[in-house]
Parts: sequence; C-alpha cells; structure tokens
Amino acid sequence: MSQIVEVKVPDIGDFKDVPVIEILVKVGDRVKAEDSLITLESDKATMDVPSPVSGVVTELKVKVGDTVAEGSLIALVDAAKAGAGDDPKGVQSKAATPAAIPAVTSIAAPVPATLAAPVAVAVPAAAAGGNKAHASPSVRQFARELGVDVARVTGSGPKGRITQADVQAFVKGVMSGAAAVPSVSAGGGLDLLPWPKIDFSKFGEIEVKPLSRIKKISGQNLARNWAMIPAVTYHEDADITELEAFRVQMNKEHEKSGKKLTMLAFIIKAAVRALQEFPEFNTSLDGDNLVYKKYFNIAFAADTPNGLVVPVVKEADRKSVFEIAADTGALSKKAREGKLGPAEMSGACFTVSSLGGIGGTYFAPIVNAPEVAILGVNKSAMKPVWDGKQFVPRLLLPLSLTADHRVIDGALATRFNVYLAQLLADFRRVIL
Ligand code: CAO
Repeated sequence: MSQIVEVKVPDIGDFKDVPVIEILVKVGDRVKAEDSLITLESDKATMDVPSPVSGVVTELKVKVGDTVAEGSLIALVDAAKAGAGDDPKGVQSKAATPAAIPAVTSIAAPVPATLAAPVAVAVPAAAAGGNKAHASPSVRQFARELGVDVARVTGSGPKGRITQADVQAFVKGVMSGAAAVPSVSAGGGLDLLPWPKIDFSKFGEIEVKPLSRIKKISGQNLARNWAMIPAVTYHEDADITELEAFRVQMNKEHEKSGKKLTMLAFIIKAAVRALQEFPEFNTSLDGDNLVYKKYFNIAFAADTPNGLVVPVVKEADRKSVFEIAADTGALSKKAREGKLGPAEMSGACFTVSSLGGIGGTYFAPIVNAPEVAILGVNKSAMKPVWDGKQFVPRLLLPLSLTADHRVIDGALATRFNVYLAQLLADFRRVIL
C-alpha cells in the first residue's frame, strides 16, 4: 500500500515566481522528514524546502529553472515506504506543507563509500576577499560536515552555484591529491576511478612490503603536484666541455685539501644566476598573488636507501662553488644516513634533480610545489657538434626544465634554459 504525500512550497513570505536553483533528490531516493528536497533562491535569500515526512520520492514536479510560489506542488513522497524507525509524521493529511523553511537544514544525502565517515579535508583558508561562494544552506551544511570550505569549491550549477555533487567531487579531488581540478563530466573533481584492487597471487608468487615512511610522504606530495600543476618540460643541451675541463683541473689542484668540486655545485651556482635574471622562476603562487623571493635557497634531490629526499642549500647566492659543493656533500651524507632535520629540507626556491651520476638522456621532473620550476640534469656525453665548418666533439649536458605554466610561459622557460646553458658553457658569465 502506498501513502502518497504531496509536498508543497510552504509560506515563503511575499515572494512569487521564485526560481528553483537546485534539486537535491531524485525519484527513488529515500528521505527522512526534514530532509531538503529542493532549493529556492529569491532576491534576498536561498531557502531549502524540506520533506514533511519520511518515505520514498516517487515523483518530482519541478525542475531547475522552474519558478514557484507558496503552495506550488514540488514532489510526491510515498510515506508508506518510510524505513523502520522513521517517524512518518504529518502523514494524516494527503497534502503536506512543511511548517517553515529553516535557514539551514541538514541533509542525509548519500556520501560516497570512500567518504562514509566525515573526512576532515585539510584545505587552506579561502584567499583574501572572503567567501563569495554561492551555495544553498543545505550544501553549506553538507560541506561543513565534510570539513570543506565552500569558497574553494568550483560550482557547476546555474550562475556558478555550488551543488552537493560539486562538494563531493571536491572532496574526492582532495583525497586523490587533485582538489578542484575541473572535470569534463561533472564540472568539478577528477572523477577518478578507485585504485584497481587485484589479487596478484592469482598470477604467480608475490611478496608484499610496506612503503617506507619517506615514500609514503613524498608519494602524496608528488601525486598532488603532478595532478595540480599544469607543467611543461623544456629541454636544452649545455656545452660543458670547458667547464668540465676546468672542474677536473681545479679538483687536481685541490686534491690535497680534500675539497672537491662537483658538476652539481656548478649547476646550482648557475641556477642562482639564472633565477636572478628571471625573477618569475623564484616565485610561489599564493591564491591570485605571486610571491617573489629575494633569497636564493636551492634544493637538490638526493637518492637514499629509504627514498627520495630534497635537502636545501641555503643562501646559495652568497656561497662559492666550493662552499656549495661542501654543502651538497654534507647534506647528501646526512640524507643517506636518514639524519636530515626538517629545517634542512625547507625554504627552497628552486630544485635541481641530478641523475648525471647515473645516466639517462632527458626526463620530466615533477615541480616541487610551491616552487614553480625544477631543473632535471642527466649524464653529460661527448657528441659531434657542427661548428659551421665541421663536426667537433663537445661534452653536452642534457637539461630538462619543468615549469608551472600558470606562472611561466614556454617562451620564458626556453629563455631561462638557453641562458642557463650559456652560463654553463662559459662560466665567466656567472660573475657578470
Ligand atoms: N654528467 C656526467 N657525470 C656526472 C654528472 C653529469 N651530469 N653528474 C655527476 N657525474 C659524475 C660525477 O662527476 C661523479 O664522478 P666522479 O666521482 O668521478 O667525479 C659521479 O658521477 C657520481 O656523482 P654523484 O651523483 O654521486 O654526485 P653528485 O654530486 O653529482 O650528485 C646527488 C649528488 C645527491 C645529487 C646524487 O647522489 C643523487 O642522489 N642523485 C639522484 C637524484 C635523483 O634521484 N633524482 C631524481 C628525482 S625524480 O625521481
């Protein structure tokens, strides 16, 4: 037996032709008394119309964009289908009108399985300018329950209004390290599929080892940076024939002192000069602002038995190449011993990731947010270079610069790369 209840717009004051801006349920949804069904927006306020009874929505009489007034029929709810424990209040009359529209109502909308428990999403505060997000009271309440600042959510509804689906998509995006990246389907979030769950033992023998702590932390950072930064990698070769000869000569001269110059130290020194020449590379995005740094701390990726860490050479602009080499040597040793402190891994402006001691030709490093660029370096190799008359053997160092396209355009990135290659080709330019 069904017990159909007509849900009508209650007394909303003197308003006529109030647009329906959001439908919060669909036919077949089970609702509890006081659950919001639709959202209306007058010139003055946004209001939710709750269901007066528990039951199942059997018909929706309005759609987004329709206009309603007091008494307009918005939905039919079958109160006979109220679940056990629900109180089918107000079922006596066939046509039920909610007593009033609460300013903020709570909805029991289904939350994706992965978010079954409210999740505190660590989202930075809204940028200066305050919360101008358009969202109905129920959506705001829903966002609050999930710990989401609605100002960070991109709305896909009419006039950019934030819907419940937008909040869910945003949370999914944050959980997957990709907050608020627009999607082609829903307009928010990445709509990612869950990670494939496969029983590999079905196919052969396996051994399961937990990820190291460093891998877990760096993995989360890398996933966020890869998903959130529209990055492009630019390649260049630097002719380091003379520089390498100079480095070898210097190391011979300083053999007894125990001092050693590395190519990495020269690259860091040259990178500082390039950052000074191209200040956009020494910045970080902060909302709609770009923070220009007047200091030059250069991080470098260090491969350790426990995973990748990124120690920082502080004030590299004030250090000689010998001092930088001593710093990278000491920091690499500490990194391999797992003894780096947080202060030694923070405050970087730009990162150099050198695989030169191993090999490779080129690669595409991931920007180390909130920096805006990273330089990848591979193994130098002797190659024939045309000098206008003949091919001559030159030592070429492959450079791979990845830059955040929100801050750095391709032309600027290429200018930076060309300049950096010039510095390495003739290191006297660094002191100019
Ligand atoms: N081309 C050719 N040879 C190079 C070179 C280059 N670009 N860079 C270094 N080498 C040589 C060095 O000269 C050294 O040889 P010598 O002892 O004869 O001088 C040898 O390779 C070993 O160098 P190294 O890599 O141990 O030392 P480094 O100072 O160049 O680098 C460090 C230090 C910490 C950057 C490096 O040990 C390291 O960990 N690299 C890996 C970084 C990494 O994993 N990046 C990827 C991040 S993204 O996943």
